[in-house]
Amino acid sequence: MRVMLIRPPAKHTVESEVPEAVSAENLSYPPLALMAIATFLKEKSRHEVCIIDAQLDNTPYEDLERQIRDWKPDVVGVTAFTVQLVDVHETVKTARRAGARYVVVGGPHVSDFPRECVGLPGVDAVVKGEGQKPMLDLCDLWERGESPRGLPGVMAHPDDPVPEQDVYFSNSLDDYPLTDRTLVDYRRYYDVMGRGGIFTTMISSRGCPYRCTFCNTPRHRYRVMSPSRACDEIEACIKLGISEIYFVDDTFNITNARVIELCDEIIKRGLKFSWTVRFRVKGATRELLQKMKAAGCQRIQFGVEQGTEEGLLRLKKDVTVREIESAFRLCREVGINTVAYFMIGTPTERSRDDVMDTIDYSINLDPDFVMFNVLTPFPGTTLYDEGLRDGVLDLDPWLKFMREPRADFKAQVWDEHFTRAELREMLNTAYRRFYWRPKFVARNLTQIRNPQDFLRKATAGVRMLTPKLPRLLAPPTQVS
Ligand code: B12
Ligand code: SF4
Repeated sequence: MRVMLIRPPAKHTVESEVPEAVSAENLSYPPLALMAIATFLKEKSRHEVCIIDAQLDNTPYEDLERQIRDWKPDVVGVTAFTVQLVDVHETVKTARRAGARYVVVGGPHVSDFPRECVGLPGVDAVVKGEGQKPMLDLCDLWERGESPRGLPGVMAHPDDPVPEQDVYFSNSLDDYPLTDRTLVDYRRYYDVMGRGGIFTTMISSRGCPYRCTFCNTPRHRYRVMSPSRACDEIEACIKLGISEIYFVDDTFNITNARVIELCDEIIKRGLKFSWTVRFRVKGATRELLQKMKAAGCQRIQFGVEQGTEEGLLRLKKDVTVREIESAFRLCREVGINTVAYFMIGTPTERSRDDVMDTIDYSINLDPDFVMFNVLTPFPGTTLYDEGLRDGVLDLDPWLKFMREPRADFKAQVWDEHFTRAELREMLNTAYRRFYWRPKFVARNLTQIRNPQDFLRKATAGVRMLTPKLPRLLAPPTQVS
């Protein structure tokens, strides 16, 4: 079978309360999920496989249709984020017009809302959870002309039961083949906050045992990759000239022991690359951070969300303000850059002053970068259920959107205390107040390494303030 995996173009992404300047940079990450599935198919079967990242160039649908017609796939697999549902549907229709025999959809949206996805027009099957093994089984089965109904992890008819558990090829992430990054134009991906080198993402553990109320990750079982297998994959990236890796693990530091072992292996093998992780502040000790720094960690992203004990408790973050401040202080002392993620408009921010306090807190915490989001609870999270119970949120608009995705859909924000317009205004204020400070500008000027670095940072800064401005600098095409 000829299998084409497509990441849809980003033409109708649901408007989220994130400034366009920030969300535009979302287009620069590689389609890791599709790369993992394609590698698996290549290694474990004789199916031919290719990936089209239509998001990277925001490919027009006519061009996408031509690409599909030219390659003549038997199976088209489409990856789906909830916010991209309109484009997922457009892509499915395009694949059908272009003559694809079978169309399958997978990805975080299907994993979160399998029941709502099955039976969508033009879709033969959906895959819930990890896609490698179910996709292989599906292709084998379609090749034999059999029906996919009853296949583990797959739904092919509205009457099919929702798979109770994700289908893992193996409980150990070590058993997956090393993701082949040459399946995409890997030199074109970059990280706007990075150093300008070729950039990729990698996942070294899956799932998170914590229970933050706004997050749906806790449903996934925690599984890890061994340090040795992780370093094999890092080595393969370095051989391709990749110099920056963002570990997209839900939470990189579930245990300090795992992080230390991985760092020791990186140091032992002498792997030179700069890396970023998503971290919890709990457990961020000086010893751990020093070890990470020695192994090349350049940046840590922390989900701070709130700057009060009440706010943190309400979101069940299971961290204290003291732990947050200690983690940021230690990172500064050790020399690791930080990004702090904050939410605006949470249940415990009842007045404009409360939100301004959150913004003040973010400035006093002094991270290198900050990302603010308006709290937009997703169905399936504890916070969403609380919103339904308390009459703040309504499930119907979401269900309607999932069945008939429309480009003008606006995800519900937590509007218990503010209107959407007020939240947006405060969000813009937050970005302006953080990034317009002389301290921020001065710090970034002192960290500039070369003219390309200057242009990139200037672009990012100017875009932050004038969202409609196009990129001044093209993504890197070679190692800097
Ligand atoms: C890296 C990342 C990003 C990056 C890059 C995203 C990108 N476009 O690739 C950035 C920072 C840009 C980003 C942005 C956003 N993200 Co994000 N992001 C992630 C993160 C941390 C890792 C994704 C990843 O690469 N995983 C590794 C791969 C291997 O696993 P996977 O994606 O789960 O894929 C497997 C299965 O889903 C399945 N599968 C996937 N595609 C397909 C296709 C087929 C055909 C099949 C059969 C199977 C299949 O098989 C894959 C392999 O096992 C995840 C959380 C996580 N740890 O997964 C959140 C996550 C995907 N993001 C999420 C969200 C909400 C967002 C934003 C909307 C946030 C915001 N408010 O702006 C934006 C939307 C961006 C956009 N417009 O596309 C949600 C998605 C929820 C949903 N229902 O859609 C997640 C799950 C986080 C969460 N728990 O809430 N994100
Ligand atoms: S927000 Fe982070 S720490 Fe909290 S449950 Fe989700 S992944 Fe885990």
